[in-house]
Order: sequence, then C-alpha cells, then structure tokens
Amino acid sequence: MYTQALNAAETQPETRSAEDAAMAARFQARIDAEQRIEPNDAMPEAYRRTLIRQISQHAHSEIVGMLPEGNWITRAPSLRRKAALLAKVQDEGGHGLYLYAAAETLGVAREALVEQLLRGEAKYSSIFNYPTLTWADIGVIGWLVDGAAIMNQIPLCRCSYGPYARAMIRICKEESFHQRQGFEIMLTLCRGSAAQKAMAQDALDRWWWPVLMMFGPPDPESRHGQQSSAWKIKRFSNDELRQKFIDATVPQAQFLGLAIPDPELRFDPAAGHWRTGPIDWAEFEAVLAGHGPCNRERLAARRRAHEEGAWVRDAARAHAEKQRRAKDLAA
Ligand code: BYC
Repeated sequence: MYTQALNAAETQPETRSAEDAAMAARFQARIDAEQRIEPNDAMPEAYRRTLIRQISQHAHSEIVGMLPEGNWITRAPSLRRKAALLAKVQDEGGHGLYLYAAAETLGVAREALVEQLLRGEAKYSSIFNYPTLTWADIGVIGWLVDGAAIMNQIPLCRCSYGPYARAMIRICKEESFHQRQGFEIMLTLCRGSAAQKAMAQDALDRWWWPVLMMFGPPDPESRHGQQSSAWKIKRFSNDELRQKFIDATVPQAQFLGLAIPDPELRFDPAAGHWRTGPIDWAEFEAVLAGHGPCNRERLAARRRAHEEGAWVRDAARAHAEKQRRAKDLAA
C-alpha cells in the first residue's frame, strides 16, 4: 500500500478544524481545475471514504458478477461461444483485481475489503442477484448488463482520482468486447427458430427492469450523488446515465425485433428521449436488503471459493517466507 494516509502527522484538535477547512478549499480548487488526485496527495477523509466505498463495491460486483455467467461455461452451445464466455469471465476476475488494487492506494487492505464482502456487510451491484435461467440470459447480460456498465463506466475514466480513472480505461476496452459478444448472441437467437426468439424475448422480459435499477436510485434519493459530482468522481447523475442507456438501447431492441416489456414506453419528440413507465424501487430496496432471488446463493458461493482457496494463500505465504529466509542466508 502507498498512500499519504500512512504519512499523516499527529495534529492538535483545536487547529484541526481550521486546517481541515483550508485543506478542503484547496482540494476543491484542484478538483475544479480538473487536476487529478494521486495517492500521496492530501485529500479530505470523506473523499477517501467515498472512493473506498465506490471502488470496493465496484470490485465486489466484478467478482460476484462472474457467478451468473460462470453458471453457463459448461453449457455454452458451441466451442466458439465457450471460448468467448471463458475469456469474458476471466476478464471480470481481472477487473476485480485492478479495482481492489486501486482501492488499496487509498490505504485499505484488499483482505479487509474481501472480509467485508464475505461477512455480508459490503454492497455489490443489485443485478447479480438475479438468476441465469437460459442461454439467452448470457446474451442479455452481455448486451444490457455490460451495456449499462459501459454507460456508467466511460465517464469514470475521467474520474478525479487517478488510479481509479486509469483502471477504468482498460476495463472499458474489455467491456466493449463483452457488450458486442452479448449483442451477437441476441442477434443469432433472434434470427434463429421461433423457440430461440421466444427465449431471447423471455430473457429481455426478466432483465429489463433490473438493468434499469443498476444505475442506482433516482437522483432525489441518491445520497452520495451531489457530493460525488462536486468531487468529479461522478460526471453524470444516476438518472442522466439511465436515460442515456434507455435512448441507446430501445433502437437496438427494435433492430433485434424484440419488445421492451413496458406498455408505457413512448418516444417524447419534444425532449428527444424515450420515456419508460415507473421503476419498481421497492424491488430494488428488497434486493439491496438481501432479499433478491440469489443473494444467499451468491454469498455462499463466494464464501465457499474463499475457503477452498485457503491452500493457495497458505502456499503463497510459505513461498514468500522461504524466499525471505534464502535472502537472509545469502546476506
Ligand atoms: N446495486 O447515493 P447513491 C458490472 C447503493 S459491475 C447495489 O446513488 P453512488 C459488471 C449505493 O452504493 C457493475 N447498490 O450511490 C460486472 C448507496 O449505498 P451505500 C457495478 C446500489 O455511489 C461483471 C445507495 O445505493 N458498477 O457492470 O453515488 C459482469 C445510494 O446510491 C446500486 C459500479 O460499481 C446498485 N445497482 O452511485 C458484467 C460502477 N446503486 O454505499 C458487468 C461504479 C446504488 O451508501 N459505481 N446502490 O450503502 C458507481 O458508479 C456508483 O457507485 C453507482 C451508485 C452509480 C452504482
């Protein structure tokens, strides 16, 4: 870990608040001037905590996000599909690692973040608490879940915190391949037999609303939104990104010949936007509270993987110890 959090000197309480205010003003001026914040730079504690929260939730989402798709690796319908899905799931493991590494630059250990996930204390994206029932779900995840992820993550490449922004550049390149492989699965199913097209429609029916929820609560309910925008961590609000996604996706569904499962969906010519019916935020809250269809299964799978991986951690520790002793002997 390398961070100025570890270099912090002891400060008298009476001088701290004046220093904090001056530091916050200097910090905001740097943000307003579009300067990147790097790990050893001074930063308000709340900025650090916000980033640790968001980046670790994002990392957990990548790792838990491997599970719904991993479920289909052994059942992919062809060698080509299997190779692509394997590569995609591996990419997601890699994204988790870049993101845990970015979080570590803020002075928190990856082990501590993983513990929070395993204890059920950390959030990860609501979307990964839904099941993948058919092969078409793999198409929809690539097309819509990765499509939503790209919409949210491209602006994060310009986030004010350097290590997060740089991690996002590589992640976004890979996400765009993921989105295309998903759309291509959907295209193949929609141009296939009536049963294949029905499977594609069923998957869209089940995933559409949960995907819209991925962008987070509506702006008035977004408790971190305003501050994160002021700090240029977020460049667009939850509702702005959701609207961009809807506008981009409706024509794609039309191209596929699929119906968006929303009787109230209509184009608003004055605004130039597609308008949806109301989102069921009670469902979103229930999923966040641990009552989605797969919350327990997902955490159980992560806990099992962690226990089964204990020997790898033990072996790595033993190897490091052996190396250290060999170095001591040579010295
Ligand atoms: N699910 O104040 P708000 C992927 C929470 S990975 C669960 O608006 P913020 C992929 C939020 O954390 C997808 N929780 O928050 C991977 C907060 O709770 P806390 C993940 C959610 O941070 C593999 C509360 O609700 N992407 O795409 O300003 C395969 C209030 O929200 C959700 C990222 O993590 C949700 N959907 O904005 C395929 C991107 N939404 O922390 C695909 C980075 C909100 O106060 N993250 N909450 O307890 C972000 O951009 C922002 O954190 C969010 C939320 C837009 C998600």
